Amino acid sequence: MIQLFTWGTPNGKKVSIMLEEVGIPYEVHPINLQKGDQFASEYLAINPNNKIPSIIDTDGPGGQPLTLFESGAILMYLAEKTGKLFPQDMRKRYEVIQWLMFQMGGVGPMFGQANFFFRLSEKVPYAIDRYHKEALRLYKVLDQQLGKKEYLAGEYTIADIATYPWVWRHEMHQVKLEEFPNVKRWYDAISARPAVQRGMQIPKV
Ligand SMILES: N[C@@H](CCC(=O)N[C@@H](CS)C(=O)NCC(=O)O)C(=O)O
Repeated sequence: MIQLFTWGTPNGKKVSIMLEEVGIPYEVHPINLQKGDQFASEYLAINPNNKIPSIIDTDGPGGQPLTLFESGAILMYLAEKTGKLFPQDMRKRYEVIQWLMFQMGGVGPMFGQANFFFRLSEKVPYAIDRYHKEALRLYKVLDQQLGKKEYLAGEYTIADIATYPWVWRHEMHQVKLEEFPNVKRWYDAISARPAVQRGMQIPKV
């Protein structure tokens, strides 16, 4: 059984989508970020970085519990545990890792900053312009790749699961998907997956 600590944000939804895709039983523990649950001492014992998501696998390696934070590490762990959505072939595996790192180091932080500055009541034009431009640049990279491959690393993998919930927030960072037709085609295909639809509804609060 996986214990999932999450909230309704892109990094949290990556993990609930993955759990739905691979079909492992899990229990959801909502961490209300607005109320500051992420700073509670019990939660800091699970995630010293005071962010969601985190998991505890009660049946981890060697039958011992495993606690894990950082959404990219969690996706890799769940993929390895189940043998799904992460190819064994080294060339293909590193293509997935490459796009997963691109998401973790680029798409997530930059779209996140764009979302933050667009929503901030005190407008900071320099910051809005900087992060909006960077988000648009990253959409262009995604669009070029998805013009060559059906999914980011060819087949549907954890790299797509990591990226999808950030693109789900495209209206918040003021990007029109119609301007990135390959990203739109990919986004619509992933949105149609029943496991993705279920994962996107977590946490139900
Ligand atoms: N690199 C981390 C980022 C996690 C993260 O930024 N989580 C946000 C929600 S999407 C959070 O918990 N924010 C709460 C806070 O900063 O207090 C991961 O991918 O797991």
